[in-house]
Amino acid sequence: MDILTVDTRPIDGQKPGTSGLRKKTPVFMERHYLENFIQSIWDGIGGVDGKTLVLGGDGRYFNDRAAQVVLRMAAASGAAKVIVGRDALLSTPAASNLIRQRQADGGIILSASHNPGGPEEDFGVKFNTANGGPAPESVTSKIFEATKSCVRYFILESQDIDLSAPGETRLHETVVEVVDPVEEYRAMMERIFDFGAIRALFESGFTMRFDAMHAVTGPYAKAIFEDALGAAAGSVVNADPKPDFGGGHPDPNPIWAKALMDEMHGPDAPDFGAASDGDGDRNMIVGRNCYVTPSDSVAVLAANATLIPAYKNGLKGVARSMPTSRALDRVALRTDLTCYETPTGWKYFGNLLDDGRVTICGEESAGTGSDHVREKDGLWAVLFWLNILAETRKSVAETMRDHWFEYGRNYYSRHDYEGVDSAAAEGLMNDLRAKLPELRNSDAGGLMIEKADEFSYHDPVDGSTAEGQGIRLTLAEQGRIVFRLSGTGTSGATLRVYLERAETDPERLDLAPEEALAPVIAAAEAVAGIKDRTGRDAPDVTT
Ligand code: VG1
Ligand code: CO
Repeated sequence: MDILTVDTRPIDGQKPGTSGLRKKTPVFMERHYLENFIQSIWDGIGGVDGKTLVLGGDGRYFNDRAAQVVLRMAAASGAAKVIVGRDALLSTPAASNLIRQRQADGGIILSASHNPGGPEEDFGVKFNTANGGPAPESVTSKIFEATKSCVRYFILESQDIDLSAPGETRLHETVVEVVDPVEEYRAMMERIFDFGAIRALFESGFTMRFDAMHAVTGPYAKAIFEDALGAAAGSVVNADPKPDFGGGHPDPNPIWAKALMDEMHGPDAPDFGAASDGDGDRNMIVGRNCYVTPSDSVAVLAANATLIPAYKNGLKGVARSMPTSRALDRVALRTDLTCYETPTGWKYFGNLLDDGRVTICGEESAGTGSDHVREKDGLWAVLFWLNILAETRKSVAETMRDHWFEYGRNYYSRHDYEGVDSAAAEGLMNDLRAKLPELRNSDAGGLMIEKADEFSYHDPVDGSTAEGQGIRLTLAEQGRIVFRLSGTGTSGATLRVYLERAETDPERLDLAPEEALAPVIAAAEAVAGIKDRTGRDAPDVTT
């Protein structure tokens, strides 16, 4: 087998965003595009000679082809071993676990997460480091620098490798080990949770629906919920991963998981509903007639953590991304834990987890996880809920009511304006930034703005700083508005407006969020002129 040195030219715009490099699939399929980026990863991390890597993806269109390219390029650059999920499938948290369990030097995850997949949709590549987590800024910036001078790449000339069954083969001098994608992940979940208690819950007649959204979690969910825990056959739906996710967005929220929402609010609703995203790191939790906001979900998990075997001795601390509601802070305050506030994106939790400062982390975008891996973990969150319910035997709605009664409620919503003209979105952000001093102590649609600033994060572990992480306005009555531009989109700009208002009056804990948030929504419009600038009457997605 020959190692080819292929001449290429640097390709513009290969800058990793919130979570890896995401582009339209046809862009990734352009000549040299994927190869340039993979070579830049190798160059950015100082080569892969003698290293062990993990490889897998969410099964979207081009996953299989891209995996073969990565294998040939790892072999050409002298990797000692690549551990790859069968059929090149691995959920993101399962990949994180494998990197840690096998003490690999890093891993490549082929995924654009919750973005749709298919020949005309999105593809992505993410590099994770030896701790199992997404590469921090210091690493992604080296990778990006390498893309700017990429004039050659190395690739082995060979036939495709058969990835359809577990076992070891050799590709040039590299060992390729194909593993069952589910096995080690399921074993880890059994170590964390009380499977016996959850099994007893199902035996008592408890019913569940898990919507895998035709994405990677299907096989994991079937193996865990139906086979290991005894949920009725058919509890897991849309369980076969498909290259185009059945034509939908594999994004677990009330909009894209509407079928599940309808079922959970219908006459024959099961006791518990959940869904996950393309690569299995997000989760949606919904009870009978009760959707749980992700920001509330992480607060409930933290408040009930000692019911779970792995966390029975309590938590070290907790962390949330800045735009996530402060429901988690309320729990931390009561239980005397530090609650860290980080920029959006899981990579910012890595140092806090590695340093033993926090046990549970969460993001408002349906991401929750703990120190068991270094990624957010959708099925972990679902199992956490099931384990809580198995212990308390309350319904989801009762759990939420009791939680709000005890801690107060942070009404919360996120409004997304998608595919907005990039210049208009930048303009809105720039003008807000310029207006920050005059916004302080001013009135916005009847609410006082007490603080107005742009979030920058100082990592307490390595001392690094991340600037420009969202504009935030703190309002009277514990209200808050955050404006940010998405870093995961592939066309135009997505403006995210995060809206929050706290309520501790026991008489006012069950309002509709739109109602409770109406003055905050009006304030956001008054301050930013969203309708005018985006030309939209309403957000495209409200979660
Ligand atoms: C979004 C979410 C963020 C999440 C990121 C990756 O980023 O807001 O909380 O960590 O997606 O999640 P952005 O920059 O578009 O707001 V995933 O499941 O897409 O890897
Ligand atoms: Co994801």
